[in-house]
Amino acid sequence: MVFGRSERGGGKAPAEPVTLKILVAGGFGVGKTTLVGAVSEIKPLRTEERLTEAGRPFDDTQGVEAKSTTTVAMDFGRITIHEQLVLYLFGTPGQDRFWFLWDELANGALGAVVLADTRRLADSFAAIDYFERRSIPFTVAVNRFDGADRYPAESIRDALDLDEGVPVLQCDARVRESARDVLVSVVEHAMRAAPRTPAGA
Ligand SMILES: Nc1nc2c(ncn2[C@@H]2O[C@H](COP(=O)(O)OP(=O)(O)O)[C@@H](O)[C@H]2O)c(=O)[nH]1
Ligand SMILES: [Mg+2]
Repeated sequence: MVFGRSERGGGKAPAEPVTLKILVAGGFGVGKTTLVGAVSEIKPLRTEERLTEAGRPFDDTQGVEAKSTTTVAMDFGRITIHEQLVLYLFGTPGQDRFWFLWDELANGALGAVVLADTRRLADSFAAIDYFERRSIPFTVAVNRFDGADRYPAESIRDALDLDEGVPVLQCDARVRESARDVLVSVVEHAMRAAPRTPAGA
């Protein structure tokens, strides 16, 4: 899959939109599949599988007992931010046993969302570490679950030991506008964090 601006055809053809790849990461049950589903214009490609007895020792459902399915490979979706900017969303698998898929997914990504749940903040560490190590810009979005305590952004930043520049937002992964705002933040942050030199320069 090629991401980037297509060639303009002799100045006459309408410019193709810029397409960017964004990852949606975070712990198991934090709302990745929900967020991709809420914003995607195409029917999200999902690879949910029922949580099985066999997976029970590995799939930590503590705190997400209502969850009966899990994303085995990835979620995929698309959102047009405006006519010149289209985002392709790749939800990462939340369970540790699918880490081997991450490098493939991260290839060519502009940036990432790390979803967090204040009841299980530590579940976000693995994704944060992963993106920090690879210098992939990310935004932390706290998904507001019913009954979860609310904390100011600065407390979340401290608890997750985030760099000053990392945006911290609150969101509701089920609400399209809210999820869209998070994605716009990722794009803006990535543009600030890594001004790209033009190809060939
Ligand atoms: N109350 C509430 N429930 C949510 C929210 N986001 C996701 N959920 C629910 O939490 C569960 C786990 O979400 P899911 O998107 O499958 O998590 P994933 O493992 O990160 O893909 C599902 O039952 C969702 O319906 C939210 O913002 N508020
Ligand atoms: Mg999922």
